[in-house]
Amino acid sequence: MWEVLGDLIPEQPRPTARPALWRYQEMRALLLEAGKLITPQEAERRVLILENPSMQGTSLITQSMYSGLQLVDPGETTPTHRHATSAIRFVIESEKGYTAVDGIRTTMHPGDLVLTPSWTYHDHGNPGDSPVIWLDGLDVPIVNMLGTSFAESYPGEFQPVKRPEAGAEVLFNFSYARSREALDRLYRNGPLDECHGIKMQYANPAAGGYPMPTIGAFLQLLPAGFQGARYRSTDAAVYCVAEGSGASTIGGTEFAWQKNDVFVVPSWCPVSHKVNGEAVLFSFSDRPVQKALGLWREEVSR
Ligand code: GTQ
Repeated sequence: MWEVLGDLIPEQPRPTARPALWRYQEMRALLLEAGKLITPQEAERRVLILENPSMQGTSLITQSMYSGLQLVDPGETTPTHRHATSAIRFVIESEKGYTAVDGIRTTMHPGDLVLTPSWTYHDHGNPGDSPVIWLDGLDVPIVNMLGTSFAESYPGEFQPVKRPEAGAEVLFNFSYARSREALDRLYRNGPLDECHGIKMQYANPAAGGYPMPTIGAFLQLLPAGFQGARYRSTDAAVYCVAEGSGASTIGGTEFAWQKNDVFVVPSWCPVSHKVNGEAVLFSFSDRPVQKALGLWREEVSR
């Protein structure tokens, strides 16, 4: 044991993920090209995986999360399937795109957060005439680490579309309009956090707590001129720029970002955000898992 102890039980997190940023305009062009080469029926899901550059071959963005950009072109639908892994979707482009969860369709609008809980049948479609694109976040590595992955196709081509029960849609689509309004209200009434600006946590409307048992999600407003203090936490986070532009210093490297760009902050890696104009950041992480296990830590460094 003495030969391996330091690696077995490190004194601090040693993330294999490194800080990285994906420019939406570059990713979008690649995704649209994929749209000409493969159908959702051939691919099951047409997704450009955002693989962490220091984790090549893993298809992962952090040690605990998978993330990618999914395209549904006009007129397309995806096969219906279900899996043990839970998914969240942060909508980037959509006029009429939808996700159906257990037969109930919800229309996706930019900025919406849509949930696909573990083992629910789901499919996506785009009856509109412009591409639909969103960011997927799945707890794939957690499910695989535990040896608990199951997946299957829906028996039959399409799951029946049910009439939405009153409020059913509200259970798995957090509309951007409502979240954005809540951010504004908090900004008018509350104090500004020195690291996060105004940061909200999405709460599961049915059970309370985190939106998914394994995935926490957040939306934060950085007011014009905001220069945040340095912060780190043990939950590695994937960010997507919902509005505006700015820059984040992640582990000493500055990453300038624009609307819809995606960037990743590894576990225990210091991050600070700054903006000129107002900006809004969406993010997700495995925080519920870390909290449930009593492992989560955070630190503000002044
Ligand atoms: O939409 O169900 O990015 O099954 C990867 C696997 C999305 C999905 C992904 C999936 C999905």
